[in-house]
Amino acid sequence: MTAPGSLFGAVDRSDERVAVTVGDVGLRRGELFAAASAVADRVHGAPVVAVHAEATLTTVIGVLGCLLAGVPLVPVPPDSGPKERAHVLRDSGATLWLGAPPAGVEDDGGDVPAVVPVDPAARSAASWPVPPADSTAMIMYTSGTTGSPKGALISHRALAAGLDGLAEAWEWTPDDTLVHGLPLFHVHGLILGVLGALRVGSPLVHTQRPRPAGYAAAATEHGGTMFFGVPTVWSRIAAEPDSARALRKARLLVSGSAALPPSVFRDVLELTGHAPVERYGMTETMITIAVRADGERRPGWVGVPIRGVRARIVDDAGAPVDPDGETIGDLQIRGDCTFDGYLRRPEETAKSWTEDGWFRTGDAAVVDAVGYHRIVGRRSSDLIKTGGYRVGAGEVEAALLDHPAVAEAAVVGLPDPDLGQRIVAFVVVDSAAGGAGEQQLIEHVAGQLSVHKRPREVRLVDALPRNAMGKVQKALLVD
Ligand code: MCA
Ligand code: AMP
Repeated sequence: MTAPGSLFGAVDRSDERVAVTVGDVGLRRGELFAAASAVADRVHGAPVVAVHAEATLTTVIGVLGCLLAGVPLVPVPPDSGPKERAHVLRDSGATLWLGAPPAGVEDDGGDVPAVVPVDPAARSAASWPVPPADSTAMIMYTSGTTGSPKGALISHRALAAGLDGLAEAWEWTPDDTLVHGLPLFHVHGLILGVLGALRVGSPLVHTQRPRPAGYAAAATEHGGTMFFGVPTVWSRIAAEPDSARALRKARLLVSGSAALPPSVFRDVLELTGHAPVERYGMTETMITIAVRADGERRPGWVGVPIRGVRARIVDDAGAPVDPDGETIGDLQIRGDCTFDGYLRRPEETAKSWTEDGWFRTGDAAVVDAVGYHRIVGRRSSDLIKTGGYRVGAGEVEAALLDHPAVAEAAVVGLPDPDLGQRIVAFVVVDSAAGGAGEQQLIEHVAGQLSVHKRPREVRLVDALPRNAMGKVQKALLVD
């Protein structure tokens, strides 16, 4: 029988429960690890493996196979456009592609590594040495304010530390059943939502999409005890009272990836009887601050650092701000769960840490006398959070500028009741170059980048507001 890597402990073959269900398909723990070992047999020795990260059981098996084999994996969003996918594959140096070939790849000039199919029915009894704790487990691509997404290097040690801290904070045990339907190419859905369940040993029910009816059905049919969602998901659940009421028997409803509006917090509490637990994190750090299962639940507050994490909030001179719950400063983090830097970006990596070794989150926050944190917002308006997805304005602007008729483009996040922020692009078109309509420009972006990176709205303007230095004044656009 497979000897799983240290992330997952021993496999109890007498455990008859289905360990992971995605949609209608499930596998017991022993079967899952044997299928993953069959993947490990195929990928062992590869420098980096790309995983087609659709919300299926094969993705879970593929990811697990790479982790067992000690091969760094890069999850690729299934809807990523050709430009984005080509960047991720080139930058990561992936030599294999696990899972179905990406849609439309034939049209991309074949810029995809050798495809290795994942067979959920395959079984292998091979065992693998536990990967070194400091070795890279995953390369997670994430947007910066400018340029193409950067690959955050996440070690086996970071995964273990981050997941153990959360399990302790949330009293997460094998008696829980975790339910969510979040994408499997981010920290939230993949690391917390899949690897967390596997490390703790609690069954996972993945609903493929995070729709209210799916969460309600998983509560009733699978006895879900813990539910994960981004604020948009909780707001949509609160808007469907029957689905929300189905969660009354849950133990913990968890919200994260963006700020949960207090009105949604209150609606969820009223309908489900549970005040949501909020937690804060980043791709680069995993989840670092969380409301504990036995902690106070205050709308708008994300709780205290998890075990093994230290947080500080500093002013412009680098001095800690008063813990008065009001003074805003820069949130900095240190702990074993932080990443090891951005792949091939030594300068950006160096800039991310202070001289004394704290990671600069780029978030503004306050802390109160009992150590509770509130996230006030991002320091840069060029990082947009839409539906819980982080989108760099610069990447969308570059995609727009790639259109022959676009002379200038500025992308901002405007407040949105459903998505938190929605992507809006202000564009100056050059009619001499043929011009372009709003919808045409949205589709132009959609042809290159993932669905959630498309502007929801394009506004054609005569000129962009600029300051004396020529820099676009985005604050004026937001106003
Ligand atoms: C989407 N659609 C669009 C556009 N965007 N159509 C035209 N123009 C656009 N700009 C399409 C979608 O493909 C979909 O079509 C339909 O419109 C509805 O879209 P939407 O309202 O966005 O709903 P959705 O697709 O169901 O997405 C909402 C969502 C999603 C489910 C909340 O945003 C989501 O899954 N968010 C989770 C993000 C996440 O996991 N972040 C974690 C990052 P169709 O129905 O045909 O497909 S990790 C992190 O942040 C840290 C570590 C942390 O703290 O967790
Ligand atoms: P990502 O890299 O996609 O993981 O996005 C990380 C960013 O999401 C953080 O820097 C925050 O700006 C935001 N974020 C995550 N969780 C929360 C939360 N609970 N409240 C407010 N913002 C959050």
